[in-house]
Amino acid sequence: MKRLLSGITPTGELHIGHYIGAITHFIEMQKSYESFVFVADLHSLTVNPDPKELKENIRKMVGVYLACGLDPKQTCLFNQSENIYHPMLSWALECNSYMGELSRMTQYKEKSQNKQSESVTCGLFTYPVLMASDILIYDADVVPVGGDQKQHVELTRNIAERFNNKYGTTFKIPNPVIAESGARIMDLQNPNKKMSKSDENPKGVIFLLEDIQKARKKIMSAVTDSDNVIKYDVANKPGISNLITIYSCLTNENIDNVEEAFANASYGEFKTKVADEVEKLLQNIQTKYNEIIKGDYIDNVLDEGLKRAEKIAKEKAYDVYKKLGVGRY
Ligand code: ATP
Ligand code: LTN
Repeated sequence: MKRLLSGITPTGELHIGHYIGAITHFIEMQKSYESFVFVADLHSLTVNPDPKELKENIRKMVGVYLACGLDPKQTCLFNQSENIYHPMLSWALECNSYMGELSRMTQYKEKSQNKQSESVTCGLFTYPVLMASDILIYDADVVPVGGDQKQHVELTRNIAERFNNKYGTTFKIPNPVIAESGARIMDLQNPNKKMSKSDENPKGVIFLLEDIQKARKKIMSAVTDSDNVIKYDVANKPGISNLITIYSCLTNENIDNVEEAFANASYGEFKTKVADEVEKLLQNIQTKYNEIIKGDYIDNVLDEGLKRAEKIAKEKAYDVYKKLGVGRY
């Protein structure tokens, strides 16, 4: 069975962009891949989050993954920071990666833009190398990610190939898997910008655990255009195209069918239908989440996941250190 690996950083609440762009793919693919999905809590440290909030977010995130349908029997679920072999491999790979290639990473450029270099952490810069370690340590075949993370997986491939050439075959070369639709759900208030948990304006973001009536209002007040035609045209009609994408992903209808079904509808009518779908989704997730979060179910899942993940990761990290000639591995 081929191996799948992916992670999400717990620097805020999960939103429907995560659900559509990432979680649904993990759930679909867990049936046919040996899956490893983790909370990338070490990655979230790159922006120095509040420790108390981070702790809560990690637990919430695992609860939401499970509530969305991730099955611990099929998917090995764990916290990245508890598996010490990830940073162990990351140091070795940092010493085989170059400032030049890391400074070309779009996410780094965007996140460090307009900031004094004194306030940009080294972790933000080396973030993609830790991500490469997460992937390579499990010999992952596929890495499902949103479109914005593709470049990091490509860098991972380069790092792996370079290492294999220099020290002998060690790593499998992974493939990114980018969903065709829904890879970029946009902000409801500014549809030219990705929906993001770090957004200053929460009106543009639908959080999976938020009050359902509030979520409905956000859909109803989503920014659109004034020509009242429900047509998918990202360049000229980004707001309505984003709502079409959300509707299409939540109902599994293709975009042409959605356009046809709503050819004579007003924006208000269409938004109500989108809000109904969002309501159904949130209701379902929240009911399950409220059950899961009680007791020690989450801890048991994470303990089991960590045990499995550690065994595989340790072997690879030791192999790499041995090849590099450090210690007595
Ligand atoms: P953010 O910008 O919200 O901080 P991120 O993309 O930096 O998020 P994560 O939250 O770790 O980082 O994203 C986890 C996964 O969810 C990634 O594969 C990412 O591409 C995907 N994802 C995040 N936001 C969206 C979105 N708006 N639309 C589709 N996929 C998304
Ligand atoms: N950077 C990723 C989260 C992440 C990840 C990974 C995804 C960390 N390590 C390994 C896939 C594989 C993001 O989505 N922001």
